[in-house]
Amino acid sequence: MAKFDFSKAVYACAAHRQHQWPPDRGVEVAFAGRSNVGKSSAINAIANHKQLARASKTPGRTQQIVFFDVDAEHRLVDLPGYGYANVPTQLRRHWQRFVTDYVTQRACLRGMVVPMDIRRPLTELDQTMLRCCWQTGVPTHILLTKADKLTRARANQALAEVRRTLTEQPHTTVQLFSAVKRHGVAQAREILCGLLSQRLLPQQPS
Ligand SMILES: Nc1nc2c(ncn2[C@@H]2O[C@H](COP(=O)(O)OP(=O)(O)OP(=O)(O)O)[C@@H](O)[C@H]2O)c(=O)[nH]1
Ligand SMILES: [Mg+2]
Repeated sequence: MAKFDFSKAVYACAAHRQHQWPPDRGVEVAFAGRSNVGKSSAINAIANHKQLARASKTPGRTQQIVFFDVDAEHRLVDLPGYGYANVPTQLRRHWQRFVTDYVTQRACLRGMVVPMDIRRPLTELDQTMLRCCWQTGVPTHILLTKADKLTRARANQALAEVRRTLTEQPHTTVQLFSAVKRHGVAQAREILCGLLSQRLLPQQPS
């Protein structure tokens, strides 16, 4: 498995529309989760950077797909948060569609990271997102974020419950995470290295 230095990650571009995505080459791992669960904060903690991805107290802040280069061939991607109630329905649908289009159409996508607030994991929208990942067959890693909001015992209990719910699902892993306490950062980096190291199977000669 290759090692990646996430502290070298740099902002590459932000896309409101599909034609603005970088060319579909190399390897990407994308973060998708409910609005305000801590996607951008998780990327910042993993990259050991305060402001690489913009984190904010205002939910719905990340409203475009943001691409970060880890190196010339490997990218991390911050997808717009889903489920933010305070935007017009039409705009919300547009962003949800935008996220599903990315997950289902992006050939270089090798892994999904789905952060969920540990106090409210596996909401209906999270389950829709997970089904979308499972249908496309990309390995999926769940971060139970804001673990610092619970006692260690309650956090471990939540982790066990989510694991129990997902026992049937192949290629799905889950861990505790806190961007504030930097808990689980090393484990998340390790998982990301594994996902980014995956190669496409060589094409069979026809
Ligand atoms: N206590 C605690 N707060 C956190 C943690 N991670 C993020 N937050 C807070 O949660 C809020 C949202 O964090 P973001 O990282 O902006 O969340 P996001 O999922 O990127 O949000 P959108 O892009 O708006 O969908 C901010 O106020 C963060 O400071 C954490 O591990 N612990
Ligand atoms: Mg964000």
